[in-house]
Amino acid sequence: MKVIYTKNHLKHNPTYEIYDGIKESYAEKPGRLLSIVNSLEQAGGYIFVAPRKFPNKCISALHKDVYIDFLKDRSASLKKDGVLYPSYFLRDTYAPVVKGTYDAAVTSVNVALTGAEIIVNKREKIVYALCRPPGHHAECNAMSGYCYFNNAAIAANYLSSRGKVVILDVDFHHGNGTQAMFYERDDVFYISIHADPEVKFPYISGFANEKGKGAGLGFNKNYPLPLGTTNQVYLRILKKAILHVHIFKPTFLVVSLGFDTYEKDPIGGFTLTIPFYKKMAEEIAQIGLPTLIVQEGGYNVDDLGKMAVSFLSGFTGFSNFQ
Ligand code: SP5
Ligand code: ZN
Repeated sequence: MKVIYTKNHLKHNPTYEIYDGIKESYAEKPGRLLSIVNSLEQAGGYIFVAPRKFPNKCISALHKDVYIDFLKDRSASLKKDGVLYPSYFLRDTYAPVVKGTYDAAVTSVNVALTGAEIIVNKREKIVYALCRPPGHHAECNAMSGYCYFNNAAIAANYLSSRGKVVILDVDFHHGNGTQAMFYERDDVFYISIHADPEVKFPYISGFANEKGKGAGLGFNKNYPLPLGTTNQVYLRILKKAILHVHIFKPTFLVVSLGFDTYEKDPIGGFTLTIPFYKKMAEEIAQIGLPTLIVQEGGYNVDDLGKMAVSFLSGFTGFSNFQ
């Protein structure tokens, strides 16, 4: 299996986030991807591919130019250890801008697009885009929740010129950015399973009654779940979500993959176990579509590698995914 990866994400390394006025260690650490890469190398059978550069128009198709320019200019103007916290385009205290942020965020988009391109060219049926920073909270003009550009949404939009796309978001948090970007579209169906936004970030969206608007009505589906959700309950909901994927008859599947559903995640609140990620992937593999996996959250740095190996092993049993 091909894994799109580059070390360029190391440039984005804020030291703290702010919660209720208190500075805390930044959860979205570079070590997250290092843990995953390390475990994939040890497991063997993964081919690491560097991203190529895509034109800016791929990003500006979904993000406003003023927003892109703001992130670019502010990243560039910061001093070596400088950091920028909420202002007009920074919605919350979880997406600070440091000097390397713009560059790392653009590269993260290119990681997702490189994966999408390989799938379009039919060279592979499944590709793992090891993105960092993550993307699903980023909106057209707002950075939020460790996210700057919406990698999965940009890749899905790229794929959508070749066929209908489902984005299945299994991160612990609702992908408010991805939902907003496709809310009025009928060619990209956003389906998300996540913690109830009444009690967990992003609070502003992810409710079951958000079903899309205009042409997009019926093409947005949210499954908010209570804290403490188990493997068994999760699997039942995942199967329901997958039924909707089939009904839509898409050409491509994009999975926004978060490992913050893990029982020992420091900011999550579900109780999924490491072996369960294989089961989850087997269900997704059975859909049988060309699939781009885009890394989103997951913050237990020590165990992330194990989760990734478990998840990806769920695809290897299916001959059409070799
Ligand atoms: C991509 C992704 O998973 N983003 C998640 C953003 C979640 N931000 C909220 C985290 C708040 C954690 N701090 C609470 C600690 C209380 N002591
Ligand atoms: Zn998350």
